[in-house]
Amino acid sequence: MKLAMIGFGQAGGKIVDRFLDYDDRTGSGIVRAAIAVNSAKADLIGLDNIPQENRVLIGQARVKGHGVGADNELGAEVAEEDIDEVQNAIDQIPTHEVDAFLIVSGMGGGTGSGGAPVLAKHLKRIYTIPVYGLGVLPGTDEGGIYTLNAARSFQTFVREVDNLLVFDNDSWRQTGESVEGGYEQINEEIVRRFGILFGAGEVGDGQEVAESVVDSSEIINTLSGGGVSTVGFASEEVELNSGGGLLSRFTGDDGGGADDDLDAANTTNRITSLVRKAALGRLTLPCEIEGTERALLVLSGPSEYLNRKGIERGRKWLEEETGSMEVRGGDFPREEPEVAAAILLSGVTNVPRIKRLQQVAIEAQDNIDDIQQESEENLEELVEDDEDELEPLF
Ligand SMILES: Nc1nc2c(ncn2[C@@H]2O[C@H](COP(=O)(O)OP(=O)(O)O)[C@@H](O)[C@H]2O)c(=O)[nH]1
Ligand SMILES: [Mg+2]
Repeated sequence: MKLAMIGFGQAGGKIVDRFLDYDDRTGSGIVRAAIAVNSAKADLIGLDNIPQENRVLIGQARVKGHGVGADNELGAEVAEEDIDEVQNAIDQIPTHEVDAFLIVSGMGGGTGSGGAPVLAKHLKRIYTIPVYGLGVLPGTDEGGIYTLNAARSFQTFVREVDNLLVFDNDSWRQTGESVEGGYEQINEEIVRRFGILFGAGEVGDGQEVAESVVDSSEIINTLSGGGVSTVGFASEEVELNSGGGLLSRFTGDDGGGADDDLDAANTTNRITSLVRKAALGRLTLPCEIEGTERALLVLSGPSEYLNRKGIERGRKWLEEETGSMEVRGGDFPREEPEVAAAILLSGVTNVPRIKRLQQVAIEAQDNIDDIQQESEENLEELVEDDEDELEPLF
């Protein structure tokens, strides 16, 4: 499917920048337009692939291009004040050629954390196409303010978008690596997973049409209904059959019927085991997959390595594991030397990380309430004291 991607803040901009690179490398054609929005000029300059005219600096009057620090309330304010500048950039893209918006943002900082939900609300009001969010949660070692920002932004973001796809930096941290080097790998993982998923609905004219190809509406239907989504992924290297794969099977060049049966069984087994690995391995947001509302299974690879039986078995297995009545599945033929299973789990309910974040948000709210309560009590005491003092007069 074709997306208009808007990277909000530093992480958001960098990830959208990587999506453009991915599109270039793989010819997947999912990025119809790419925009970066930031209050920090240096972050916009640091991008490689997003066109200069699509880099929007907001909040200049307030922070003079220096960013908002990790102040996400200020981030939300400057986004609201300068929403017209963002809209001007969006006006330049042919939205009639776009299937959905994808707003990408790190949720622990200031600009993206505060601004992404503001933009989502704005776009929802103006456009009828879906507005999705890709929210990146901070590592727990980043510190309290990042967690608190994420807790607050998450609640707002999930409410404003049609679906919030989540990637949790915390479960993807690699030890013994510099943070920057670590982010590069993490960002590559993000674009690969979401790239295959969104790319599935974008089979070009020249490409082979698969037996049961996934299309954009299946992705949109899986994401409809809202909530939080996570993505599982597993792949296995295979040899590209340069001799034209299918043809040699029809002509019987590669042996007899017994071999073909063996091939078919291997293909089916490879697919079902990849589906299990993808669902039970590391998800972009770790969670219990049981209780998932809707799911989409995408099997990508050279078409001679894909078959309907494997995908159907994988789909059935996912239905059992998730308890969902709405599991879609299909293929995404690509001439890459690997078979990959990407699984979109939409409307997940049992997510420990989110429960902890909600707790943080509640505690922060309680603290604010406590402080207010305290000041109210102080006020009352003052008034009572006044009354005490006043009493003798009467
Ligand atoms: N995955 C990923 N996360 C990042 C990257 N850069 C920053 N982050 C995360 O995003 C959060 C927000 O940082 P940043 O995007 O710089 O904040 P902002 O510019 O104020 O929106 C941080 O707390 C990190 O958890 C990146 O390149 N990749
Ligand atoms: Mg930053």
